[in-house]
Amino acid sequence: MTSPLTTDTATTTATTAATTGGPALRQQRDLVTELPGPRSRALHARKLAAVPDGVGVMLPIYVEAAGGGVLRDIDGNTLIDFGSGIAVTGVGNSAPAVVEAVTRQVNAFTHTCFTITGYEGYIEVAEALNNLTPGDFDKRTALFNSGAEAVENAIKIARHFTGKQAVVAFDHAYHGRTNLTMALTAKSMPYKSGFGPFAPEVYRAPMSYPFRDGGVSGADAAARAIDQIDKQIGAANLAALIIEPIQGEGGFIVPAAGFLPALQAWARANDVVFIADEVQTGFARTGAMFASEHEGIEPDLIVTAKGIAGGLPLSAVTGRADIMNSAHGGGLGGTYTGNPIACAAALATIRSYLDDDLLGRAREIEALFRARLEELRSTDPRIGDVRGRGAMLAIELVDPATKAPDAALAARVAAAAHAQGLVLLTCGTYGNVIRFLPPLTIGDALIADGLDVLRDALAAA
Ligand code: PLZ
Repeated sequence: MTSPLTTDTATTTATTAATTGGPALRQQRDLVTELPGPRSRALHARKLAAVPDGVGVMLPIYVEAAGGGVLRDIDGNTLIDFGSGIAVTGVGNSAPAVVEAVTRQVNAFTHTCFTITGYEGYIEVAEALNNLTPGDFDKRTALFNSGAEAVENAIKIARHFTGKQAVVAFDHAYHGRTNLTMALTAKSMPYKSGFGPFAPEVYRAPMSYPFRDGGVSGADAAARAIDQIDKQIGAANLAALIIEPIQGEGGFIVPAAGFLPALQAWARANDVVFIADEVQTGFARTGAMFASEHEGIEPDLIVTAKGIAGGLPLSAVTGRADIMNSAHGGGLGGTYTGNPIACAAALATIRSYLDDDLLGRAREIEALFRARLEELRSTDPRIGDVRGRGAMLAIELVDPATKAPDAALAARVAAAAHAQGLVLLTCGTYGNVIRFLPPLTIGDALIADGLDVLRDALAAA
């Protein structure tokens, strides 16, 4: 196969990108105007007049093509993508296999509503997820559209199965923007402020956050959380615990080893459904198909979205057959849930993760980033922590003297990187974390260049 992406000098990566990347875009950062350029500025003016301010735009450049590890904007600038549209395009944007599968499906039929008349694609995606998710037990999968919708359904299912109502989420959690998922999400601004009242029977427990909790062990952090849950709610009232194995929006927080297994063991012993929200961590991103695998946990229910379908909207709840089957016929659904085009995209996407060894590529990306990030930290005490797994990595920026979060610094670094054509995302409860979520099809040369931009942005900020 001739590669549309061969301008990247990376060797092993170019091969990967050739089979999985997007349209024929030069894999090189290239700025031909200031950023944003005049066309993006004009379109942004139209955006402001047509779209509400609540729908924010981090970087007002408007895209006309994307693939491999770059985005090209409507002014002809090529930017490096360290965000993957928030961890979505793991297989690359417009990955050829996804484009082909989607095109075939569009030509066959676009919609029937699976709960009216079915089709094979939905069932194939369910079978794939039942096989790929951790846990060697009988499973079922239901499909939805967005991450938040799948989280809501996981909670519905857990409540129906247990006959209990309370749900525990954790400090720094992010689970979505719908009413129930806003309640589950920890951070007020910008996600919740002014949007209440929130759904009842949602409680919060303390997280394991090694950089900020003095290095409490995973076992001790779990004991602290369980004690609070026990005293404030009681297992007899608790339907589910929901947790991100690595917290995403909250700051790429990797809990101390043993935290997740201890929570899961307690949940199992107390008839509490353990739900892993792998919306951001799922699908090869962390160097395993699912981040739960790093901690050896087997969630009762696992929620996936984002990386599942190469950019098409699809999400899933996968889990123990007895739990998943407890809801009555007709109790789960939705007009577009498991849309056939999204299912076709998902099948091509999942095949690419496996056949193109994107799990291995995520681990290579980790090694490339970590070496450079640790090097930067060794000379820059404002980088308090380097953490994450696979191609889900972050630096936490702090006041070197006090470790106080430095959100203003993170904002300046991101802005400087944006101006140089690097799409860089921030996150964190305190807004002081810079996260790296490149497509797994990005080439080594783009990573090196992007990290040079980061180095310069840190130096200038
Ligand atoms: N669970 C762990 O990361 C989405 C939010 C972007 P949806 N995270 C990105 C934004 O600002 O809205 C997310 C997540 C975890 C659930 C969700 C929600 O997924 O597909 O955005 O609904």
